[in-house]
Amino acid sequence: MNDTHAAPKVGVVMGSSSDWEVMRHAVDILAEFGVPCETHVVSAHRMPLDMVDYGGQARSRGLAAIIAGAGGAAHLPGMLAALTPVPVFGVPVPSRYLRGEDSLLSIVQMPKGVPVATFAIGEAGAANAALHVVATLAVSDAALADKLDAYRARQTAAARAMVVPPQ
Ligand code: RP5
Repeated sequence: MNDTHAAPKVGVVMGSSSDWEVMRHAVDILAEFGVPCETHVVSAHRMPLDMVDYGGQARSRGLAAIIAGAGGAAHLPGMLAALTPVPVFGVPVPSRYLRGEDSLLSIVQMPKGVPVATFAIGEAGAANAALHVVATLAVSDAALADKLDAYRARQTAAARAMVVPPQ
């Protein structure tokens, strides 16, 4: 278990430690915005009872969002969404043989009534899941909203400063 010092507001969970290189991009964004989070490996297939406990306790533990990443037969985000009313943000991790298209389809094709907000495959998806959590929290947190505005402004300035390499 890895926790930031303040009580975690966001759970960042993944099916394997091999998912960390992707999922750390979500943690980096949350750290940049000062949103306290915890990180855990919670495998839907290898430790299903732990997954049930994690999902079952998420709300009473005060989590406002769960970012769940998994690859291949990526059941973790959907199962967590089935276990808790806390919103789940799913990140498809690139898989060895199908490049994460399997992960994406596993996560995005939820049955009506049990939503998972599903993001892009890989690092961009992990970062964007965290940014979407930040945007959601910012609706009722003016200081966080200001930070998000500043982040967007820096991004815009960086894009405007881009030049096409010489041909
Ligand atoms: C999934 O299986 C994990 O999310 C990971 O993406 C994939 C492979 O896991 P390892 O065999 O690398 O532990 O459950």
